[in-house]
Amino acid sequence: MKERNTGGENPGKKAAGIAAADLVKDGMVVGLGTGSTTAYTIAELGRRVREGLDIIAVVTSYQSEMLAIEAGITLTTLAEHPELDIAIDGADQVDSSLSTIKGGGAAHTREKVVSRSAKRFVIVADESKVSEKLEHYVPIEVLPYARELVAKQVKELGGKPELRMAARKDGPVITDNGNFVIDASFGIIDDPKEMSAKLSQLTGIVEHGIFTNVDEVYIGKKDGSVEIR
Ligand code: ABF
Repeated sequence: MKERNTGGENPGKKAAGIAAADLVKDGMVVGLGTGSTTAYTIAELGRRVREGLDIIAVVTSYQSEMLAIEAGITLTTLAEHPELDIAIDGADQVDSSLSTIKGGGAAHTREKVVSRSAKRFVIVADESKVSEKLEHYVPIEVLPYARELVAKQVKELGGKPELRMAARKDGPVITDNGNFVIDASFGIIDDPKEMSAKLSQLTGIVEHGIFTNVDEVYIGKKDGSVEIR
């Protein structure tokens, strides 16, 4: 599996992504996230579907939708299946309390909806994503109409807001929902639940990337082993 922008396989991501596929049993309705680690889970589930695994899936982005279709996984929607048995997704950073920052793929709004629709929410990540405390910038999906107001409120919270630009630098990133993303740096986040509550109060945001509802994290190591927390 070639990774986005890296040109090579990441043994930790591959190990974590494949190991988490063991949690998916016959008859389950699965939420599948975005990113290169979850891509390993999707590919592995596709292999198992070809061997007879009977599942259907809800996806969180056009990227995961394409991967799931290519893998031969039957898709459904949250309208059809509002309660998922399990959701599996990647992360930008995970702390020692399993609080997680997501949104590197600009898909965290739908990812949070899927994670909250699942009985069990599992993160798959390589060990580089693990940190004692969260300090990664927090992606915030914002209404384009409110981008300056959100930036002002982020500064009032002591953060440094940065509008996420598209790789081609010809304009801001546009999410699958048609919105912008502001990446807000706050330094070390000692209390993710408190920060999550503060960010949720901001006027003009759609959703922020702090997730405090993670049940388990599959951490893939360079040697191909997996630690489950
Ligand atoms: C999406 O992909 C984002 O929520 C998360 O930040 C990112 C992880 O990407 P990767 O698995 O490629 O590191 O899940």
